Amino acid sequence: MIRTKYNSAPCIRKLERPVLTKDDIPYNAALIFNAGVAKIGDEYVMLFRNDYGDYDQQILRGTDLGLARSKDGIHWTASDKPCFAMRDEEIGRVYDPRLTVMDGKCYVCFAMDTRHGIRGGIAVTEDFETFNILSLSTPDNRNMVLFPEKIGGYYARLERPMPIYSRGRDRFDLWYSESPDLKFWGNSKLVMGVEDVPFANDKIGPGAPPIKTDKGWLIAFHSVIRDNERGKHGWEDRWQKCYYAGIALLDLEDPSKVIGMYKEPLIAPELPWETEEGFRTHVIFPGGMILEPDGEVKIYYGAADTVECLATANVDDLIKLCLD
Ligand code: BMA
Repeated sequence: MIRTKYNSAPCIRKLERPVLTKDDIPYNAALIFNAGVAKIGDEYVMLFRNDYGDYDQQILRGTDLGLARSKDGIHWTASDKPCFAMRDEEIGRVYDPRLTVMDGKCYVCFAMDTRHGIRGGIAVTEDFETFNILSLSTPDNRNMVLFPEKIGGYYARLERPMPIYSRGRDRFDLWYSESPDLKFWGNSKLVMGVEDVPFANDKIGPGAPPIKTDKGWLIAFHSVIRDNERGKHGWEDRWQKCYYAGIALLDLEDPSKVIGMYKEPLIAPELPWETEEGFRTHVIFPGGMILEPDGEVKIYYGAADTVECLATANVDDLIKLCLD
């Protein structure tokens, strides 16, 4: 029997309310969550997922990505219209963006639902108006995050392929791949399997793009426990999964090697908007981490697939969790 109830790590400080919700968006918005965040100069930028429709009627009509900006990473202002969406005969939507800044450009990893499977994409933007798609994976793959610099001469990413055929059920792991040009990806290696994470029995996946520390690459990941005893939680009739955020440290020169991992969740669902209200309760989905000059790490996460939240911790405390 897997343990299913956890609390957040003691070093985690959650903000007393979400940082962005549908009420902050000046256009049709129902669920605002799973955002990517970057600090560019003095400004914080957030690309958030918006599943629009009618929140009160519990109707969802589609997904677009919106942009918000902030001076302090806490108070956000959304721009007046969505900035990125794709939908045609083949493509259903793009979602779950993650941001990485390199050489003054912002790279956006995203998931794309298509008629022929889920693809992981990478786009680049300089103005958050035009997004140039650089690569799209074969299905099924998603939760890609880019490292903020080349490693051993190659661009590097973490990703989460979804091998249903050989395993017959969800059992998805965290992988590492390299590229000479952000377009062609290969030399893939397994980083962590579901079996390596004590608080997962279903799947794991990369969360926020890694941050560099002198002890290694700090990564946030999500981990899923499926509990068949769970009844109805949120809008869905049978939502049986619980998502946690985890934290691990990868080798600086070879990030496919795990140096350490905290054996319990870093962030667990606890607050009312994480456990009681919204679409799919008990979902913590980290998508952005910012290391501040004073050692504070801002960790942004979607909660209950409904709102966007922020927790903070000191970087040394996070490293210590991974190494102890
Ligand atoms: C995953 C993705 C995420 C979502 C999570 C929980 O499979 O679809 O976008 O947050 O499920 O519903």
